[in-house]
Amino acid sequence: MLVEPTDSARQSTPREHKYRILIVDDHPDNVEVIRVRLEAKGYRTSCASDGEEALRLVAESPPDLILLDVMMPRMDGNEVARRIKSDVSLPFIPIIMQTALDSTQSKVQGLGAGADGYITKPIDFVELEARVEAMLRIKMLEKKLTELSITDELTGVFNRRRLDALLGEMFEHSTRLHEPLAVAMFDVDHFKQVNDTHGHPAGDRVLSQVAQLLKGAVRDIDRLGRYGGEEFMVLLPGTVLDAAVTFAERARQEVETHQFKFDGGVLSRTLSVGVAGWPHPRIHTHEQLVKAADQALYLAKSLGRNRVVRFDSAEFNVNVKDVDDQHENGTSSGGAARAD
Ligand code: GH3
Ligand code: MG
Ligand code: MG
Repeated sequence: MLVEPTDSARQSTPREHKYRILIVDDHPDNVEVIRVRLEAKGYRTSCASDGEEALRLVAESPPDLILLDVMMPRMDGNEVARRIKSDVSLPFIPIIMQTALDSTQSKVQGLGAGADGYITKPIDFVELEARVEAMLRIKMLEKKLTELSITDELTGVFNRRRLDALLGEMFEHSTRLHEPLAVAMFDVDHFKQVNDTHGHPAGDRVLSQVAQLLKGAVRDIDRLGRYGGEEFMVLLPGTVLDAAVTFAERARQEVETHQFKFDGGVLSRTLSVGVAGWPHPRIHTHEQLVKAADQALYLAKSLGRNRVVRFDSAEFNVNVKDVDDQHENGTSSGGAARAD
């Protein structure tokens, strides 16, 4: 699942977030009484009356927490917990087991199956609310950590680690379904001058604004990240090379005409862009796709910057001779020398 970074994991009480809790119990009366109680406390709820229905609801739309009855016909709560916790495609979903009173064995089994906590029946609602809140605090922290691990701190867009993972997922999806996928690599021209002339904080401001401009230019399904220092990457699923070049050109123009404001003045900056797309007879892996975009970017630099170069265009092929060799050697990062 592809999730944009959000600020939803701020430190605040769970109820403010309208967290959704899945209540699973084979007795409709039990479900109802818990549902009413939790909704009165501001939570959203969904309900399932058996294990299979619970698994189906979780797969459709993962809840933020599951309140899971152990004793159910066909598939019991322990099995449901085991399946949910072993499904790597799911986010962390805290599970609170509802176990029979005073049964240590039942609690141990539930925790062993992957439950994160338990509450004994008959349910004490004050305790239930406290346990739900405690679990959701952990859930919020986990979400925050996940966000931090995939977000570039300066610009708020995805970081390199997340871009690499997304690219792998998207490339696999594209080749499996034979849907096009394009990659655009953006590099700010003469960015070092900004630091040298106006200082590092001004450089930081420019990078943040470039990220914002690119964010405004991409579609919802595209993924934008900071690949390195002053280099950004956009992944464009379902997009053929032509359309990706059009997008890159539009983004380039937006940056070119933008007035970058920083403490102490304004400045202009341009972008060089390399674009590559799959399917292409010379591209068989996602590494080759990135390499192709990178080579096009380096050519854009050497041709004078502030331009978009398309992999395998006539211009590209005249200037970059040894593309395929380099894919095999995996040595230099570009076929065209940078004209610095
Ligand atoms: P070119 O047109 O060839 O891309 O030239 P350039 O100056 O943009 O490229 P170069 O690679 O020579 O310099 C990139 C600079 O970006 C050097 C580095 O200090 C700076 N930089 C990298 N990350 C950051 C950052 O987070 N903040 C700031 N302010 N500067 C950064
Ligand atoms: Mg640069
Ligand atoms: Mg660079």
